[in-house]
Amino acid sequence: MERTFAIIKPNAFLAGNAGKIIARIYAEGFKIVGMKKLYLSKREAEGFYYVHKDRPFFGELTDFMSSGPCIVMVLEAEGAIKKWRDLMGATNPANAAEGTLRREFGDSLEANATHGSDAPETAAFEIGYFFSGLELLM
Ligand code: DGI
Repeated sequence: MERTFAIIKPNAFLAGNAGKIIARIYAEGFKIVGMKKLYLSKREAEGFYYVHKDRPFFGELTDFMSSGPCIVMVLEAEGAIKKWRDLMGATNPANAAEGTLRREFGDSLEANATHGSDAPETAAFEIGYFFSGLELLM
C-alpha cells in the first residue's frame, strides 16, 4: 500500500464541492487515513510550495492557497500517487480529461481544485508538513 498527500483547494471548498470530491475518493477505492480543514496563512502556503519559489507564479499561487479554507488529506491505495494524479487530471482544467476532478471542479490553471504529490519523496515531505504520525493511525 502506498500513501499520497492531497488537498481540496480553496476554490473547490468555497464552492461547496468538498463532499462530492470526498465521495469520489471513496468510490475510486482510496482509504482516507488523515483529513483536516485548514485555513493556510501566506507563510504556511509558501513553505508548502517552497519547491516552486523561483517560478513566476509563486506569489499568485500562494495568495490563492491562503485565500480560503482547504482540506488536507492523506490517501492510501495501491499505487496511490499515480492513481490520485490520474483522478485529478491535467494541471490545467482546460486540458484535463472528461471525468477527472480538475475538469469537473477546476476554475482556472491556478484554481484547479485539487493538489496531489508527484513522487514518493514529495509525498513524504508533504504528509510530514501537515500531519504527525499520531494523526495517521488507522
Ligand atoms: O503538480 P501540479 O499541481 O499538477 O502542477 P505543478 O506542480 O506544475 O504546479 C503547482 C500548482 O501551481 C498547480 O496546481 C497550479 C499552479 N500553477 C502551475 N503553473 C502555473 C500555475 N499557476 C499560475 N498562476 N500560472 C502558471 O503558469
